[in-house]
Amino acid sequence: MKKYFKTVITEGVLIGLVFILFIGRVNAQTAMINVQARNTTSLNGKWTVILDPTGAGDYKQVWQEKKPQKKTDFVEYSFEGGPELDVPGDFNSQLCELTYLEGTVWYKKQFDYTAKPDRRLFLHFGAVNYAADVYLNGEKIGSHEGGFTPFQFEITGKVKNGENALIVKADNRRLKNGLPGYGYDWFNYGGITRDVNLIETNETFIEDYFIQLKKGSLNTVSGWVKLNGANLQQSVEIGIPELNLSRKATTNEEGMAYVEFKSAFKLWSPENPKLYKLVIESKTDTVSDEIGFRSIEVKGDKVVLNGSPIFLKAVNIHEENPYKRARAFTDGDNRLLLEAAKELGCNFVRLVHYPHNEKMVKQAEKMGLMVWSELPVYQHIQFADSLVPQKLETMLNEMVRRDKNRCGVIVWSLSNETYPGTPNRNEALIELTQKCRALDSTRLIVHVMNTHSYDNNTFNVWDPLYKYSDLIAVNEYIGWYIPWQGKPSETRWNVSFPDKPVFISEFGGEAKSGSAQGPTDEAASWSEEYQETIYKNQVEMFGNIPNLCGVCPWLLFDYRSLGRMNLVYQNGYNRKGLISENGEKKKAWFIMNEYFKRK
Ligand code: GCB
Repeated sequence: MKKYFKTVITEGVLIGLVFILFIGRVNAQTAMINVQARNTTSLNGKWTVILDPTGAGDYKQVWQEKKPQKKTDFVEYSFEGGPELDVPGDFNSQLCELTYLEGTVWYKKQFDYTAKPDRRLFLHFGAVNYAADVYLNGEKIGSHEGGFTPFQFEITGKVKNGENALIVKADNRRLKNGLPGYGYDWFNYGGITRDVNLIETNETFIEDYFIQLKKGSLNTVSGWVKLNGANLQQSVEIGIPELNLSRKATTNEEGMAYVEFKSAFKLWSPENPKLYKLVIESKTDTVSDEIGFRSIEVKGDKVVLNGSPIFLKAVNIHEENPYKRARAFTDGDNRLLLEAAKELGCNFVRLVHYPHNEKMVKQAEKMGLMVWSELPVYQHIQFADSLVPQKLETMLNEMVRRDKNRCGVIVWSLSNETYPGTPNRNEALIELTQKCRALDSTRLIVHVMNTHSYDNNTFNVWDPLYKYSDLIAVNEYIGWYIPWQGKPSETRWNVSFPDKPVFISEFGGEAKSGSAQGPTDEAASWSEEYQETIYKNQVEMFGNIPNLCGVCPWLLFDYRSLGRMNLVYQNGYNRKGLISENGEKKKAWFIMNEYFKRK
């Protein structure tokens, strides 16, 4: 009898646990695209917060907002009386006591709503770093993991008429099996870092579309439109007024319509970043966008834009406004970074090491900058962890879905500096490559590696994963992490896939700007002269690299990274910027600028 009860109780507890875990893990939906073109109500602005560095809020169930019911009651939390934070915006840079927080902040926003018949309502987040649990009027509506991509929840029927309380738990603790994992060389800005919107739609709406030139073509668009809702079979029309172009198609029972059409497009390029207004109309919805048309390919050992080889003059950029010491997200932040890239002479920006905000990508496209967009698959990822493959796939979907209509994006970068010896690394990244190609076959798909050896002034680049990368993207750092072994002009490159274009995705070294004139041969001087010498030597070596299709210095601005603890020179900053965090150009900037002018 005793045993029977024990079994029943144990099973009951187990079922309960599974139930709680299941309920606790209602995942967010992948967001509809092009939020800017939708019927939105912004929930940006001041949100009240509870700071929860010890993680007590889950146990206390702060989302219930309990109030004392009788005179002897008390509740040990309240949003009332708490500080306010700006949304969007990272929490670390807004309150002194949050500067180094890697933990939880609970956010609360009240909003009014009046339900309208036959309308659906979605709650859309541009990004929350890293994990988000979202509660509406005391009920959990779901969770999302991943700090740099959008997600949404449908809240039709869950939202009340009148006042509603939205509570978000934002937790930026690092996870061993997260993307990125424990270790990374940038500042872990946490919180609701991008816009929050309510989006109202009709019952059936245009959820997604893909309108880009077919791979290799300069005049043929191949694409699709996808509806979401009850009335999935409709006629849809795609129009480009400037070209007097309009095409009709009918969606199938899954809501998909496939289209293919030709036109004499003025092609998008860095010299002429031409965008067309495009309108997609169904019976129940209209969405407009600005779309450019270009083709990007690897042909032999060349990168070819619109049919002609192009040299990629790039720079690495982190999503940080150096002057604000904060995560970048405003139009002003984006322009600051992109204008600095333009001034350096770039036609390409590598936005590292995670998808940057959507407006940044749009802004780059308008300015004629090609964009490299990257997943936060960085160094020591736990590829053998059973949860990681699903996380990889979700993040890939979210990144590609959001920006696949941005012709400025020419590269999906799926990983940075992962290691051949890491269990399941090759299998996981090969599968991810195939999934990416199935989602979008029009762009280059790249893995960045630093698998190399340097002997007798010969730099050997090898990694089996390069087979699956359209570019041999190499982070090399000769002259900084790896001392020169001979004259740079005599350095030989031996690349294990000799037919592919080689892109130097990172090189450089550190310098503290304004440091007194220092030696050119002493790294520990952190002198601008030492950094300048690295750049001079690199430029000299570039001439020897077979199939070189572009170079990308690490990086534009000095940026915050807490592992950089030399208090004389670094003080929490990675000093490999060509420009300091105060905007001073270092000597190496001029070497790069000169090189780009020549290319
Ligand atoms: C790298 C990483 C980059 C680092 C850089 C450095 O190889 O890709 O994220 O920050 O080196 O400064 O060491």
